[in-house]
Amino acid sequence: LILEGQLHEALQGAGQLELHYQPQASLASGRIVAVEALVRWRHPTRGLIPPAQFIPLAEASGLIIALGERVLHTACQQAADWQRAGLPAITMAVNLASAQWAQPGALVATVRSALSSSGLEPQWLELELTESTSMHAPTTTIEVMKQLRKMGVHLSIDDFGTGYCNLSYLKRFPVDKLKIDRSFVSDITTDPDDLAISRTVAAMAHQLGLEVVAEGVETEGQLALLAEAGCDLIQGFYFSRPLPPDACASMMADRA
Ligand code: G
Ligand code: G
Ligand code: MN
Ligand code: NA
Repeated sequence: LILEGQLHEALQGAGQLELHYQPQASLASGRIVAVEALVRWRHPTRGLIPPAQFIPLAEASGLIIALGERVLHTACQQAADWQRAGLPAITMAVNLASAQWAQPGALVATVRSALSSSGLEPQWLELELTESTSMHAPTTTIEVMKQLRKMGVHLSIDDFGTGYCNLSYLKRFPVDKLKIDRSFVSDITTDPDDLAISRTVAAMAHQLGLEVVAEGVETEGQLALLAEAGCDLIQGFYFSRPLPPDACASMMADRA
């Protein structure tokens, strides 16, 4: 409860919530083509708190709406600033919580305002929703996805393979990317089933015209198998940890 009050305060002011950015590299070119924004809370006494410790709290208390709005504005502003600074344009991926999809009017308005106040062109923004979110109210979600898609924003399904996404919906979701959950990646070099799943998901995604991102790639061995499985992009500690803005900009200058 103390933490909830403090999160509420953090959301009133500036400075305590910051975004780190984890690059996604193209396997074909080795270049950074996207980054995923990951929120952190720089707590005045507890130090840097990872999202796993406060996103659930934000979701339970409703603060996730204000937090999500802050994250979208900051991420779009950062992407626009990087482009204006002359860095190669990359996709900015932002995680959305289920509660944000449950308020479609507010979500669409927030996305619109984050784009217009930053000046970022919509094609550079990608919104991630988890498989579970997408299946929560699939019919409504499809409508909202279509609205966002019509604005020019891209969409991706996060943590794919861990929820219960049914394929008839997947077919109807206007998404651009699937992110293979890191639980399939972590043992891919030793577990033939994980390799089979990764290959099959990648093949299916390509048949549906989607790009495939492998998440949580930590070793060269995993990378080799995922490349062979046909993944388009990799994200994970092997390539880079999530980075503070300046470190990410340096890496983009070298590798984008
Ligand atoms: O950065 P880290 O690996 O600790 O992230 C842990 C979890 O928090 C991930 O599931 C990630 O999707 C989620 N997360 C990180 N940033 C955000 C955010 O801005 N909004 C939402 N809703 N979830 C986030
Ligand atoms: O659920 P989502 O995919 O949004 O979560 C991203 C989370 O995965 C972040 O918390 C990020 O720090 C974490 N992550 C990113 N790359 C790796 C990795 O290579 N290994 C592990 N263990 N976690 C990772
Ligand atoms: Mn994600
Ligand atoms: Na994920």
